[in-house]
Amino acid sequence: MDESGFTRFFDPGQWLQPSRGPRYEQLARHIGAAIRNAALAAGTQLPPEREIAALADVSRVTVRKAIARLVDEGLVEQRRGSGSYVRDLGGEQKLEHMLSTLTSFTDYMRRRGIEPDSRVLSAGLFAPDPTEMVALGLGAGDTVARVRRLRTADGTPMAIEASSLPSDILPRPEEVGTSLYEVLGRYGRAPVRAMQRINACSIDDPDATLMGLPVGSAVLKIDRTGYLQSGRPIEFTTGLYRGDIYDFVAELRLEHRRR
Ligand code: 16G
Repeated sequence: MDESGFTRFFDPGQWLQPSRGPRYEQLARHIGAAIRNAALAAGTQLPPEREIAALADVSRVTVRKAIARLVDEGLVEQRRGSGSYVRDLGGEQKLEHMLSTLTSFTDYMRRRGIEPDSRVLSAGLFAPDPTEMVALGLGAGDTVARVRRLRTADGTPMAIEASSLPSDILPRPEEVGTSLYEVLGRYGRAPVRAMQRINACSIDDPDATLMGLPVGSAVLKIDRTGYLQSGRPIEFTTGLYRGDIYDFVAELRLEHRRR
């Protein structure tokens, strides 16, 4: 991108919207999206901080925070003394999903400048099956809310998620559209901790067709149980995630054992 390209690219009209969160986040999303769709090619040097601040009409602190976010996300690298460069993401641009942080699909995609959406495949209140009873600590007389959704990112199917929650936590499953956690958050009932079990499996129809994948494609099956602060399990979600898009990353630390 040349100088006039950057002038247009950083113009606030291109990226700033009043209700879409802090400026540094919006700026990071704008730059991040351009890196992912290769509008900003690998190896491109970003203009110096003060120049971006002037073009984008924000403070240098805002630019610094946006760049720090992009560095965290692995999209930009800072070379000592010479500035910030777009990193080479390799041929296939997998989304790195940190396993140690509890995020919703919606947050995770929005943070990367990708627009999440959901198509609700089914939703309703049911008697719990044995798996739900065990996972959510329910009895046969209780009721569960079930929501099954096709999750898309910028219109591309990424996952099929089937979520079950006790009906006192989600009395109206039809309220869930794009984000389950947003609905739970509204009532102060979003999980604060979760356990996940990940398996590799292959996908059959009708799910394969819904995901736009050939029958038999490899997908990741992830079961998540989400808990409230009190320790009560309130979400059991089984999801099938496109193996070619998601790249789950776990940070491991050496455990210091006491002798
Ligand atoms: C993530 C969770 C899923 C949760 C959903 C909520 C994994 C493997 N799964 O996809 O358990 O229900 O986020 O997202 O991360 P939402 O608020 O966008 O509906």
